[in-house]
Parts: sequence; structure tokens; C-alpha cells
Amino acid sequence: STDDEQRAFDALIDADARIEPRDGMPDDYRKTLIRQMSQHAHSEIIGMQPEGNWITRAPSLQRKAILMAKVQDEAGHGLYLYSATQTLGITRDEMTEQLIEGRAKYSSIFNYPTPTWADMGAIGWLVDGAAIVNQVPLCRCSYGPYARAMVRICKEESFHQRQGFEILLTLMQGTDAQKQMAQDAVDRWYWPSLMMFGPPDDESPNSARSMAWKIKRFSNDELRQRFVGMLVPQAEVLGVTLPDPNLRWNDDTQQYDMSPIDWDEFMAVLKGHGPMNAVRIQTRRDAHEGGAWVREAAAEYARKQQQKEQA
Ligand code: FAQ
Repeated sequence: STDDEQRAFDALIDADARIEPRDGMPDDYRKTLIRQMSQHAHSEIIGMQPEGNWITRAPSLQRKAILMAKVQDEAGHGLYLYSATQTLGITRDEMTEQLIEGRAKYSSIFNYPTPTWADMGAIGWLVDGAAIVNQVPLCRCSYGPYARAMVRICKEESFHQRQGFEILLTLMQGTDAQKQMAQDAVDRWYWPSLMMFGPPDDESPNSARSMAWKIKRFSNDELRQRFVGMLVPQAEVLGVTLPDPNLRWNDDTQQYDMSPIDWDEFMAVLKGHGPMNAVRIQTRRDAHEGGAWVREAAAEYARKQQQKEQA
């Protein structure tokens, strides 16, 4: 009965065990995982665009090889996560439809432009840095396929973060113009990277339930604080300034004091009004339509193979 199913589910959660696709689970648990995991998958796929923008213009062959590898990793993460989400009973086609029709959310961060090479450094350092802080706890998330996918993804993200840091470090050892370019990129990406952790705890409708289900292990604000604490010493090594004059450690609260985050900007980006929202979705839709012949050819090939086997 469903009562037995609920009891078995609760026991697994209480024991800190993993829920697997074969296990019974409450409908809302399934729904919230489909929501979060599909958004995460879409973020990886849309997240290829800001950096893909620089592959043809990377300043050296080595830089180009590294950037291509990173963007390919993001495609891999997206496919991994779509597969993990499919175990919950939604199809890849449904998720793709939701994305290209503009009905699905993906991380706000990917709706900002990448006008300079230094943006590749800032994305690696700040965006992948934030991704790691958010995703390491997800390796212990209660849903098995998601938790396991996160282990490998986090290893790759830490390589991504270091390559971004190294791009900025190289620029910061260069000419005044290069230093200026690095600082400008940090100035543009800093606040949006803090928004990646989601709304403040008291305005985060999903947090309480996701914490009770052990999908989330830390709150949005806790992880945001942890991220800032990680950035401060790294910014010193780089010689860049984090663009918040009020950022300082507070001994009493044991937290960083910081200026308020512009949540109006965050909400506008979520509603589709960020600088690059329309371009990102259009590019994804064009790629999907451009790939239609590949899907048709693959389906036709599979059909012929099956016919041969039956003959
Ligand atoms: N952007 O109640 P909460 C990457 C939505 S890293 C857009 O707090 P929750 C790697 C949220 O969905 C980026 N929407 O929600 C990479 C909810 O809306 P809904 C991807 C956001 O789920 C690097 C509403 O606001 N990482 O891709 C954002 O408990 C470089 C209320 O929020 C993940 O997705 C946002 N920033 O906590 C790739 C990590 N924040 O669904 C390429 C997994 C919140 O009710 C290049 N996800 N919203 O309509 C999570 O950990 C969680 O979903 C949070 C949000 C923490 C993002």
C-alpha cells in the first residue's frame, strides 16, 4: 500500500540511505527532483554558449584545446544529468521541449554576455567555483543517481575552476590593459555568481522540504557565505578586488558582512529579461532544429537494423 511505501521511504531517508529508481517515493519528492535535476541539466547545456563564444578566438592553441575540453565536459554533464532525470519517469524529449519553448528554468548566470577573453577566466573562477560549493554537498543527496552523477561532475568542475583561476592569474601578471580586463570581468561576474545560490533563505520556497528530504544539505545563504569565504584569500593571490566595499569578516556573527544583493536584477533575469536570455534560447532552438536530420537518420538506421534482425 502507499502507507507502507511512505514508511519505507521515510526509513531510508532517516537512515541517510539512498533512494533508488526502483524504490517507492512520494510524488512531490519525484517532482522536486525532476525540477531541480532538469534545471541543472539545462544549465550545463545552455552554459556551453557563453564560453563556446570564445573557442575560435582563444589566444593560443593550448588555450583553445583547454577551452574546448571544458565546454565538452559541460555537454557531458548535461547528458549525464538528463539520463539521471529520466530515471524519474520524464523523457529526454519532454525536457528538451520545455527548454526550447522557454518553459524551463536554467541558472540565471548564463544570461550574461562574454565580451572579453578575461570572461573565460572569471567564469572558471567564479561560476565553476560557485558550482563546486553548491554541488559538493549534492554528492550526498538522497537520490542515488543524482548523488553519483555529482561525484564525477565535481571532479571535473574543480579542474574547470583552476583553469579559470590560471587565466586570471596570467592576465594579472601582464600589462596594465590585461590587468584592467581581468578586473573588469571580475566586476561583472561577482554579483551574478552570488545569485547562483538562489534567493535568500527566508524567500526560498523549496528549501525546507528539500532539506527535510536530504536533497539539499545546506541552505542557499550558508553556501553563499561559504563561497565568499573561499573567494577572499584567492582574490588576494590574484591581486583582484571583489567589487563590494562593505565586504568584511564579522567576528561577532562569524560571517562576512556584505552589501545587499540586487534581487530585482535576479528576478528580472528569471523572468527572461536578462541581457542574453532571448539569444540563449534561440541558439538552443536553432541547434535542435539543425540537428533534426541527425535524429531522423539515427531513427531510420535503427529501424533498418531491427528489420534486418527480424528477417
Ligand atoms: N537561476 O526555493 P529555491 C553549472 C529558482 S552550475 C535560476 O531556493 P531550490 C556548471 C528555483 O529553481 C549551475 N533559477 O529553489 C557550469 C526556484 O524556482 P522553481 C546549475 C533559480 O531549488 C559552470 C526558485 O528560484 N546548478 O551549470 C536560481 O531549493 C560553467 C526559488 O528558489 C544547479 O542547478 C538561479 N540561480 O534552490 C556549467 C545546481 N536560484 O523551480 C557551464 C542544482 C533559484 O520553484 C559553465 N540546483 N532559482 O520554479 C540547486 O542546488 C538548487 O536548485 C538551487 C535553488 C540552489 C539553485
